[in-house]
Amino acid sequence: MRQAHECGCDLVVFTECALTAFFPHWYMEDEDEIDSYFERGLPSDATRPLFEEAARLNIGFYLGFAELAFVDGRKRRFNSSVLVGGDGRIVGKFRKIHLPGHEDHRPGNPFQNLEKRYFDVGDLGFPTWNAFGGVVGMCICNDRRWPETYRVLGLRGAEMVLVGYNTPYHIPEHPEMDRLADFHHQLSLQSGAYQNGCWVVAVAKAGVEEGVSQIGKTSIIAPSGEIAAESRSLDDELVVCRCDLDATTAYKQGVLNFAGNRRIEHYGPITSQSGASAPGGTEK
Ligand code: ING
Repeated sequence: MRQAHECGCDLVVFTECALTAFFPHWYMEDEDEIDSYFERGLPSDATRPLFEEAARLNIGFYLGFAELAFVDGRKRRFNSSVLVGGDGRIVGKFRKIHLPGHEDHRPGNPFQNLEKRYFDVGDLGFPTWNAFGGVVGMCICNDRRWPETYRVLGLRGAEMVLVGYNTPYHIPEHPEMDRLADFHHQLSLQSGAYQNGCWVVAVAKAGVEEGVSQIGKTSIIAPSGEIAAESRSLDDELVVCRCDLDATTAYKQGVLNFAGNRRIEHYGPITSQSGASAPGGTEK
């Protein structure tokens, strides 16, 4: 945060579950042990210095964290992020919607991905906020692989989407995809950015964490879909980029003009059945 401030940055994007190791990589049964990874609200005593420093430096930030909340009197656990302004106050919160991996313990795997076991599906949707001179949205990790994430944020005017991620190089169930980990990651970001005319700022928790090798490729994607900046290592690294939000206009008002060119009423019924075809009929 201080290094970014020295570089003249207005906003720092930290990663998913930035405050702890990515604990869904391990199977736990003890409720208290699981809860020990969660914050019960931000700023907490442990994180207050971060908020105070942001206010002192007048720099905003995105922070991914495990959130323990009580919703309608029920204990809920979310994979969450907050957007904090340069005054150190929380602008908005997001709770991860697309939870990858599995709920069951797979002891044969070198590590787990138990987000479905430890987290509830986010219940806040994909909001956007007027902040940092534009319209900002957030998502978390696996959300970035789903076009709906960017489209819903795009329909809500997002000019910049912020996302942190913990992405292993290896998927135990699909080792054939390991060689494509960086490619699939950046492909998702670049298509989301271009198809919705927005900046995408994606930040890795990179390198080996507790024995799990995670991809880097922290990337800042322009509305053109081009990679405007990216990390060059798997170590702690600050990637700096001047993001002109007005660069979104040519896409939002031109090629990707939702109002002028998008015709959802002509798409026909959207069903998940294979073989569904043109509106009103099925091909023989
Ligand atoms: N992790 C991974 C993600 O980037 C994953 C899970 C890895 C999915 C590789 C597909 C391929 O989506 C998190 N935390 O979502």
